[in-house]
Amino acid sequence: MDNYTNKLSILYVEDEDDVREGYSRALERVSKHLYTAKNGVDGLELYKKHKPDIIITDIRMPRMDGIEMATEIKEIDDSANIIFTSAHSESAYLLEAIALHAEGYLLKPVRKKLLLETIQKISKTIILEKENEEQREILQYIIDSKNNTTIITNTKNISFASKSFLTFFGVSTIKEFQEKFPTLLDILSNNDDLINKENILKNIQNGINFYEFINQIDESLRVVTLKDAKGELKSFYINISKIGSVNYLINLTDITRLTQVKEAAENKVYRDSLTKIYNREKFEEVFEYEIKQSKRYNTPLSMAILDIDFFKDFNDTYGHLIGDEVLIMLSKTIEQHTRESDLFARWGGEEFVLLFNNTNLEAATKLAENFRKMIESLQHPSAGNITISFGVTQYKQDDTRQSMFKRADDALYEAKNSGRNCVKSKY
Ligand code: GH3
Ligand code: MG
Ligand code: MG
Repeated sequence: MDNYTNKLSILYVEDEDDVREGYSRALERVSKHLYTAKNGVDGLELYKKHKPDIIITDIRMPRMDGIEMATEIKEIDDSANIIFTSAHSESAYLLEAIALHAEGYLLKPVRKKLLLETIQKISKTIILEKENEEQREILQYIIDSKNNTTIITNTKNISFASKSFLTFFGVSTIKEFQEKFPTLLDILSNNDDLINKENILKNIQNGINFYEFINQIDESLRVVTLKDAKGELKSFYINISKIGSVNYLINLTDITRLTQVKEAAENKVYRDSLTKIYNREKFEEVFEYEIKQSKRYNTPLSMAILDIDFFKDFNDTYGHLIGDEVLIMLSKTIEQHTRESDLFARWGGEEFVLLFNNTNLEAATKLAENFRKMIESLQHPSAGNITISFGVTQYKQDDTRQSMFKRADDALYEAKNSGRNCVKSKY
């Protein structure tokens, strides 16, 4: 016999002494350890104590028969490997053995050669399964020992998932995960990411698979936002590699903290410290970009400068701190009412700028007028209201940032000269 057999332990249950003794010697030679018993009760006892890999049992025995014993063993371990030996070819026994998913049914007198061959076959299966299981365990260990969140998938099903991956989504098994998210794409929650459901599906339609899609994206943009079990959004860097012909290893690195730090750094550069709205630097950058877009696509672009009226007097009357509070109130109000596509920024002091994307002078003037009214009716608890004046203009061919800004500033000057608290536009 080859080395598949003597790695496993065997339990042999047989009530006839000479039969048991006769086969025991042969079985001892092919097993790691042989346990023998004379009846089902003793056999079950030995099974519970030693958990042998293979059970060979007679059917007709005193105290507890082989079928009864096997039924109890199967209740303990559904995958237990059982071979029946019986002098009875009655179909009732056979059917019971089949129902128990027995590994074999050998008629007595059993030829030794056949018994050993059967054991060898079962042993081979058991050992290969054990090795497989060990490999899975090793792989799971490697996956879990990394701090990263990892899965192996053929893009339809997941074959491996690290504990951290399952925990993140509040599930404990892959099965549970797949019930919650029928397709892997369902975990993607942010359409602002380049890697979003819609983009991936579009690419798949064009014959570009998930793997190719991710890898063609610039590394700095391989970011996905995922919602954890508590509903919190986390950012992950996604890395994907191919294993074999159908499987992919997807690795997710939590960069939430990094993203927050980056955002904080950006805020420092692009946000005004008093009002927290965008500052002049941000405005200049966006202004430059929007002028280019307007030139290229021939879409209207307008801007407005707004300046608080007599703010020096206001500060002198109520003090600088109240002045600051009013600047914050004004900023919050206008920011809240600024369209997503527009930009509102503090230019400096008590002067602010607005950029109206895809908007002509007439529409921009109306928007400015709305803001003027809004601020006029805004009441500071102790100092009452302030008013603002607006200068508005629209982008003209060959305008530079400077020439456009100058025209808006001229319009503002006009507004100040026509009694303030009004909007003037210039083209
Ligand atoms: P006008 O209607 O012509 O604009 O008059 P004005 O007084 O608003 O204009 P001026 O340019 O003479 O004065 C601007 C004032 O804005 C001076 C300053 O006290 C005030 N100011 C600028 N920045 C701040 C700030 O950050 N906080 C406070 N509280 N006041 C500021
Ligand atoms: Mg001013
Ligand atoms: Mg002013």
